Amino acid sequence: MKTLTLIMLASAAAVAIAPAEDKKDDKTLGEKTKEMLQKAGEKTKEAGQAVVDGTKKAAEALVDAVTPDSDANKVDVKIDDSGIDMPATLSAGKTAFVVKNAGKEKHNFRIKCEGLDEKFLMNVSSDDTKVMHVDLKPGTYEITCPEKEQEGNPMKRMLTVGQ
Ligand SMILES: [Cu+2]
Repeated sequence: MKTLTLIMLASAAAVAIAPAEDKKDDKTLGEKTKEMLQKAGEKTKEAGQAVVDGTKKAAEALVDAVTPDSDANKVDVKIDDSGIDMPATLSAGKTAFVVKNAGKEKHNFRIKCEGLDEKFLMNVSSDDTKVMHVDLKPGTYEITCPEKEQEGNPMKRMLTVGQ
């Protein structure tokens, strides 16, 4: 798609500049077009490589965890199709929310407070478990399943984190 667009642009540009330079330049229109296509091809290769590099990095950094870190406080969270079951209060510190989807539908787990907004990149499938690590600071957090946020009735509850 990108290559085709560049070829079309290059051809159009070659045609557009050809008449003006016809007299002082003995290159044929065909030669000009070929040169432009070569240049366009090089640019396309560079752009393609940049996308590949970026995608590789993103794939390594952005994968939902499935195992709690050993230095984290483990907290079980059970989400089913009607609500989120988890403690209402927790202590501050590194926390591993072990989120189990006990429902039939797909669900997600989103934790929000000032300066923090995290959720799983991919929904948790029925019967699946994923782990979210958060360094909890004292304060009030909003826990939701963002799956139903558009429908206007998100599964939602509050979490209070003490010292
Ligand atoms: Cu849900």
